[in-house]
Amino acid sequence: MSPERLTDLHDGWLLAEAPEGLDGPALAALPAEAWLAAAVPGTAHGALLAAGRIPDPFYGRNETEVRWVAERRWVWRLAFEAGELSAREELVFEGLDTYCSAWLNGERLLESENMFVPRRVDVRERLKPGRNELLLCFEPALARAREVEAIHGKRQLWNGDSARLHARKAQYHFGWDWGPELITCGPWRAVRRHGWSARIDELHCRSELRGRTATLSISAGLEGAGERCVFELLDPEGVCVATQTVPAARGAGAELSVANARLWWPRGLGEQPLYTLVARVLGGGQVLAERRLRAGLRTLRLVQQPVDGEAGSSFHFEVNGQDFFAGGANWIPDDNLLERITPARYRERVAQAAAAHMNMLRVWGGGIYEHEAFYEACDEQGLLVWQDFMFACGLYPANEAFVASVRAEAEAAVKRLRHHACLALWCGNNEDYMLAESAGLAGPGVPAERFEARAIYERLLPEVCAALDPDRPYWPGSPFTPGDGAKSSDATVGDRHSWEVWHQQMLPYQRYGDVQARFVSEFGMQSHPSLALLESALPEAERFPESRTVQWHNKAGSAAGPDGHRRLAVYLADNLRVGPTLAEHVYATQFVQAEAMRVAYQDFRRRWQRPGARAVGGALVWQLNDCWPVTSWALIDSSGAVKPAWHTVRRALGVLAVAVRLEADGARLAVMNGAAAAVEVTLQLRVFAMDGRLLAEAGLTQEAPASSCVETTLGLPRLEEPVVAELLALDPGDGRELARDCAWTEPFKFYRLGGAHLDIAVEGQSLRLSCDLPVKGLWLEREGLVLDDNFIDLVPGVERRVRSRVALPDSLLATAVDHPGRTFNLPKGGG
Ligand code: BMA
Repeated sequence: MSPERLTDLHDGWLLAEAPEGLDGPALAALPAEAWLAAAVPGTAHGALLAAGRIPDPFYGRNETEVRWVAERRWVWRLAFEAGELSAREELVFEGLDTYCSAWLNGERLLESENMFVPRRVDVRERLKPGRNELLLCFEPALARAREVEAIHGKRQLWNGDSARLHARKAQYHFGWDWGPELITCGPWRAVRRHGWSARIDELHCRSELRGRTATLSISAGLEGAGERCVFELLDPEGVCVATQTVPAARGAGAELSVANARLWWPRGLGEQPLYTLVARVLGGGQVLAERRLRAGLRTLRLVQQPVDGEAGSSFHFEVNGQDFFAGGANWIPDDNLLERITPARYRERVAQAAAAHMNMLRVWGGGIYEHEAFYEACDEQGLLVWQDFMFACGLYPANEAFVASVRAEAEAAVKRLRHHACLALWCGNNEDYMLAESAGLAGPGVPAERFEARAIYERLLPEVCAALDPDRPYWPGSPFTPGDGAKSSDATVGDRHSWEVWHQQMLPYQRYGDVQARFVSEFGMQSHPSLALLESALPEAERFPESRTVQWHNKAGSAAGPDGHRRLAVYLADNLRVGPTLAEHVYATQFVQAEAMRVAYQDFRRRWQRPGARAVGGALVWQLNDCWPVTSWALIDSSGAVKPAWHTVRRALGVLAVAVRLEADGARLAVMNGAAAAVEVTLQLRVFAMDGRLLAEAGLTQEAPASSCVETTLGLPRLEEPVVAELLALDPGDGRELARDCAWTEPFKFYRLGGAHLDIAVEGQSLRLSCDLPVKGLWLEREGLVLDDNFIDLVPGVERRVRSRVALPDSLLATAVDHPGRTFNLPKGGG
């Protein structure tokens, strides 16, 4: 008996193009010059790029230059010494993208057809102590998918080639309305050798909370030798708080309990203590195998209950008995070449979502079941995860082979992810019910069986979830409305994708308040990425807003062709006067997105209201991040730079936040309190004219109960001119500012805001900002600059300070409405 050894086989791989008709050993015989070094995990595109064999697909319109890569076969080869063999020897392929055959020492090990299904192969009889050769040969995914499509027929979809519906491969790889077509192939997840005499196959724990006592029911699938299995539960400091030893049988189990359990909370409501469950198989006086998983102790419910005075039912979440507004975003893969997304990058991106006061991320169905590092970061930072199964915008087949492959995929995903405290909900698909309705295959009066994929969303996936993860809610799709013949756009039940702004009738963003839903799981507004990133992807001659390459980096559109630039033009024309330069265009689109997100989150969140009247349970913006340099709905561009909209979202989702709207007879104010305790604030409203005169001032004390949104109105004198109204929520005790919002006469294009004297001074690690006339949307930029606040509205005579998270630069660029970018040199020591 010997302890298990799990070894990454990641060094020394070579890659070559695999000529048609050659397979297995014949490929190993390709001449030396055919091979180049390749990273594993990796893709053919990644290896060719690293070797300088292809141009950067993200630059210019190179996407088309590298299309040939996806049309070829590629073979990975690794020679390795096995050395001493264990009682059992297995090769583990955590992810093969997608159509792959694997060979060891000339023998075929497996055929893979699903990028999401890990494979484990017994190689004890085939592994040699000396030199071994492993080959992985990948077929072009689109060609293979088209062969299957030719058999099963073309099906309707939005985004990408229709054959994608037959491929169990990340759907965005086929191109999306924010992403390039880059149909990768390769061992995209780890390749490992596992030698063992005992193995812990699955470790699972279900926790039950009664008051503060948690009971953990643990099951472990054991294989091989071993006498005893020891289960230990370590508290967040690593102290063992419970343990049990059982005989090492096939299905070992234990029950551990913790008194005074420390509960895991979504951010904004509490801490995220994580316990660690350790399982060890002992035999012959040594540890033969060990597995660990981290667990947060909490209860979670999806609540659908009546909404006072309204039809339908709510759609909101409750953790540890506390309900809360789910404010967050949709997550897409952070790069087209998945091997480039490091654990550090996952942590950084999740931290950016957390810093924007988000408490939920939806892993969208056209991407991937994400990397462990993503879920660990969400566990640690208190971000709940709405997890789609990987289906998006298509009428997927439900033939036997497809369904069997999906079952293996779903079981693998549920088993891998179910222990994460962050995981809130499993969701069947993205927008497939919407598409089915638009194709007349679902909806009022349409027999259910017309929509084949229901077999997956309403039978297979809920079965898998009920069997392997029964304590977590499952939702058939996003959006989805329960009930025969129900429409997924129903605003009174379930979740909804509210695209009346941007898509559909292109409502002005100022009308988000009219867009109702019980849970807004998608909405959004486009903007350009940062100027630095955009220019880095454009040849010099193409650096103007209307250029072919700028348009190439906006993938929004439909079968009728690209239309992102046209929709952007409408929203710019509605709101602003825009200068001719790319810099002015970047600012203008980012301005509109920032304002749209302010209005959207405020108008959705204020409908959280109070217990019994949870009219809107959450808002998840489309989209948090980008996978390449693109004009899209993202709040963070692919360089990791946050856009102005990230700051307006952060302000609107603050635990305490306020909103002000100017109306004909006064101002409508909202106080939004996300804490589990009531707060009392002093509201101060001041109204300024554009020449700086203070036109009106009013105040009141407002109580905001726990986890609620309260609204009130304040009368104002009739305002005959453009104004800005600043609303502050102050601490009644020390007058400290707790939250702020500003409302302006709109649209901005009707009046001029230029000419303000803007002063930017340095005070220690902060910038002190002031002006003599109102300033709208002050955006301070400099590469690497990270400010606590930005995209700020200034009112005359009131200084604002923003803290920098990094050393202040010696100069920065300041842009605001009617104030084209101007460089400010920053004097040291208060100016
Ligand atoms: C929804 C999403 C995505 C898409 C986005 C923007 O459809 O589910 O598929 O990228 O809108 O159009």
